[in-house]
Order: sequence, then C-alpha cells, then structure tokens
Amino acid sequence: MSALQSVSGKSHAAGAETYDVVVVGAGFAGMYMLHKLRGLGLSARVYEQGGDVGGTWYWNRYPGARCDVESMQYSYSFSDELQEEWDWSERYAPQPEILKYANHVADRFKLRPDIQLNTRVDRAAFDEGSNCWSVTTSDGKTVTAKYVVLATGCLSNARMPDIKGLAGFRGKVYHTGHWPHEPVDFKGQRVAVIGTGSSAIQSVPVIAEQASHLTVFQRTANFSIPARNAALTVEERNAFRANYPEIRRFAREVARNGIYTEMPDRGALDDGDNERRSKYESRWTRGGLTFMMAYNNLALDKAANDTAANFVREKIAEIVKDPQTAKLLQPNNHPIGSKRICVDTDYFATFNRPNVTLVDIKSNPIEEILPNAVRAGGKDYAVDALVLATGFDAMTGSVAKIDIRGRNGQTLNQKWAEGPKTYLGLMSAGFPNLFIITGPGSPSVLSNMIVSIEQHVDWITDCIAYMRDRHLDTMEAKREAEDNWVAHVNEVAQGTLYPQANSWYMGANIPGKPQIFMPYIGGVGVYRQICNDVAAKDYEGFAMSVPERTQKLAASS
Ligand code: N01
Repeated sequence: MSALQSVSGKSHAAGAETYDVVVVGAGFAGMYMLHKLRGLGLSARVYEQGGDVGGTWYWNRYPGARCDVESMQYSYSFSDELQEEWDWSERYAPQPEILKYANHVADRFKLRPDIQLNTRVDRAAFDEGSNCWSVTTSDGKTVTAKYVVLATGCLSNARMPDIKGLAGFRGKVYHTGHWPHEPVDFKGQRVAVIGTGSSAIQSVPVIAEQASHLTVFQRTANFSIPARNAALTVEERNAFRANYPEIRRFAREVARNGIYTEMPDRGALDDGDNERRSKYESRWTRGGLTFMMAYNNLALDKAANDTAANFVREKIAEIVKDPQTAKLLQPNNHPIGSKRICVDTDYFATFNRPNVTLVDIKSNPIEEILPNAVRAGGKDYAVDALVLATGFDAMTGSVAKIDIRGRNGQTLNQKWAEGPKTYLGLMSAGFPNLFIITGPGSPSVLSNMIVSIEQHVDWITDCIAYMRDRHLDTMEAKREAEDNWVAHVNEVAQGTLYPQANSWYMGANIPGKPQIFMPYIGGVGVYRQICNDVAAKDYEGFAMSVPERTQKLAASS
C-alpha cells in the first residue's frame, strides 16, 4: 500500500490496479514528474502512446528538425550530475540528439519500469464516491489513481488539413509532426511542402537538397531569423557550465521567456535609425530567437515592432534573388513575433535554388489534390510525395482527445467548449486532483519549455506533498479564482500585439476552435512568483477537502 492510499484509506473496485498518480505522457514533463513522485515515495504509472519516451522529440523527426532554444539551456536543470555529464554537440541540438538525451534520462533515473509505452489514455473519470480517478487505456484496462497529471504536451496533436482529394493522392503523404521512423529519401522525387511554419522552415532547405524538385505552398509568409548553428566547443560548454547556477536562476526568475540573455533596457524608438539598425544587425549576426530581445517594446508597440519587421523584410529581399519571390516571402499580415518566430538555416536562400518553386496559395488557394499533383489557382503542380507541415491543434488538442469527466459527469471538452479555462494553467474547476503541466493559462509555449515544465512539476510535487502531510483528500480550483485568472490572462494578452495574428496561440489555425489567446504572457519569472505566492498562502484559490471518514470522526468527537 502506498503512502497516499494509507492516508486516504479508500478501497477501489476489486481487481483494478491502483496508483497514487497516473501520468499521461512520457515526454520531458512526464518523465520529470515520475522522477519527482518517486522522490515522494508515491506509486505512479506513466502511459505513453508513442513507442518510446521523448514526446514531441519522438514524433517530430522530419528532416532538419532541431530545437530553436540553445541546447545548453534546453535541458533539465534538476540534476547537477546530469548537467555535468551530458555533452551537447551543437548550439541547437538536432532532434536525434534530443531524443537520445530523453532516453539517457529515462535510463539514468531508472524510469522505464513505471512507463507503459504504446498505450493511449482514452478516458479518465472522477468518482465522487471514492474521490479517485478511474483511468481507461487503449489496451482495455482500467486503473484507479488519486491524482492524474496530464503531461500531454502542447504541440502533440498533429493536424491533417482538410483538403479535397488528399485521401486519393497516390504518392507518400507525410506529416512533419508524425514522421515515420524509417529513413525517408526524397532523392529524384518531386516533393510538395504545404505550410510555412517552423517545421517547414526547418525541413525545406534539407528536402530541397534531396528532391529533384520542391514546390512550397505558402499561405502565410513567416518571419525567420538565422540560427547560426555551429558545433559547440569544449570551451563553450565549460564556460556555460561554470555559469550554470546564474544562468538557470536568471532563466527561471528574470527572463520573460525562460532563456538567459541580455535584457533590453530601452524601446526601439528610443534609438536613432543607425543605432537601431546596428543593434538589429548584431542580433541577426548572432542569430536565434533572442532577436526579439533587441528592444523591450517589440511585443507591445506596433511602431516599434515595425522597425524590427522592416529590418527582417529587408534581409529577405537581400537574400532572395528573384524580387517577386522575395516579395512573397516577406511577411505582411502580422507583427513580427506575434506568430511564433522561426529560426532557420538557409531557408530564404533555398528559394534561389533552380529546383525550388514558391506557390502563393493566399491568392491562389489549393483547390484539390489530384492523384499525382496539387492543383492551386487552376494550375497543376506534379508531385510524387506530399509533406504536410500544417501544424497542430495546439495546447488543448491532446487533452481534448481524452474523454475526461469531472464532477457531475461534466467533460473537460464541454467545459472548454468556449475556450480553455484554468486556474494558473494548472487545474480546472470541477476536475479535482487533475493537474496539467504547461497547460493553457501558463507561460508554456511562450517560454523555454523545459524551464516551465520543471516549474510546474516542482509545484505539483510540493502540492501533493502538502496534501499528504495534512491528510487532505481532494484539491481543486475555485471557480472565482479560475474566472479571475482567465480574465487576467486575457487582459495581459490584449495589452500586447500577439492577438493581432491568426496564430495557433489563438486557436486560429483550427476551423471552429474558439479564438482565445491561450498561453499566459506575463513572463515566467512573474508567473513563478504568482504560483509560489499561491502555495505560500496555503494554496489560495484552491479548495481542499479532508476524507469523509476524517469528517465523520471530527463530527463525532
Ligand atoms: O506549425 P504551424 P509548425 N492549407 O502551425 C499552414 C513548434 N516548433 O509545425 O499560417 C495550406 O506554425 C499554415 O498557414 P497559416 C513552434 O512553436 C518548434 O510549423 O495558417 N496551408 C502554416 O504556414 C511552432 O510554432 C520547432 O496561413 C496550411 C503552417 O501550415 C509550432 O511548433 C520546430 C493549411 C503550419 O504552421 C508549430 O509549428 C517546429 C491548409 N489547409 C515546430 N493548414 C523548433 O523548436 C495549415 N497551413 C525549431
């Protein structure tokens, strides 16, 4: 009997396996959650639908896939030994290396025995009699658990576009978010890539080198900054390691996006043209996401944002030789950064290759996919293989696939029909003892994910320990606290330029999805402080209950 069952004293349906915690997903969030729960001496079962650990890095193995946060920062910080022993080979780690790291973590911390692979969680229902969750998996089994933690990832539900004729295409169809495990060789093939988000921007230059011809179908041009990827030297790694305590502290507590970098102290319009240009130039030369940290008001002030957007548009015009193609590649319908900014290696230069064609499907939409061609604007583009880089049902998509039933049988999908509602992105009222890691309403996808994952896992672990120490039975968000938090998340977002873009942050990429800015944009440092303050005030805004038998004892004494 585990620690929690002995406190709760509940009995469960005969024969059902019982755990203190069921964790859904064995990506970076699920693995660290398991490690921490073990530290509390709790029993936990992790279900993972993939064939191995790694989450997003298990699925997204398309050509050119690599992280857009520097590898020395996109890594766990919870173990000094792990930090010391793992050598990242490049400034931005390629997908196979990140997956290897995930596997190393699973082995090093002996996590595998508690992870069940190739198993989807289909249903989780809260039983108000026992105050436990009943969790049904794709292998037909049902287990019970006191807590459920959704570590399902924010960008894990790959979205197939609804294009006429797609099912009848005769060649191979690939989605970047669901890439096959066998090697894919496009040599000698005519390939179409549909979509121009981060996944396409990384894969297009690599596919162009293999394919006999590559046609890129672009609906919305995107801003992208050169990665300037390079091998990491021993000296660079050592310099990082020597400063790790400060780098990690800064990323957690100070940086808005969980990435250590210089913080700008002025706005873009505070500098004259020459000075501003030289700042952008130096950020462009250095490369990477921190381009947007050149000034402190790029996400807030349209006129300031325009200066950065114009700089990037000019760079595109310099790189791309054909003026018409350059014009099409220059984003013109959203502020820079309001859609997730991309980081690339030779993306724009790829359009100078003779075997690459850009098709503007904003003005000439795809009408149909034929067995051997894509028809757009009345013209047929003959292709042998299709790559769909069409993104994800982000932030809520993976949660929505699970039939989650809370109090009174209400489903989470019903509750979130008009947009996700959470308190702190961690819990949703009416769904006791159900935690979400990096859920909507938390900084999540606006941050270095591992920083946000570690913060949530640590908070949830402390919270469960708090409940155990006080013999508490359930915890859930109070409606009022949740409503106030949802309003706050919206208010902060409305003060920025982000809602001006039709982005997946807004749910705008999924037809019919409510358009609400889902992540919390207040910054990871501010958010961490809010979460810590809530915990310090005995989990203010959350209702906690004692077990029924304790209530009865108290009443009779
Ligand atoms: O997906 P996206 P993604 N017909 O949604 C187009 C992270 N990530 O997989 O913009 C035609 O950004 C769509 O067009 P539009 C990162 O956070 C990180 O690329 O809707 N086109 C868009 O161009 C990123 O933001 C890394 O007009 C259609 C594209 O498909 C997030 O994942 C690498 C269409 C989808 O772009 C998602 O990126 C990769 C249709 N029916 C991803 N439907 C790194 O760490 C959609 N599109 C580097």
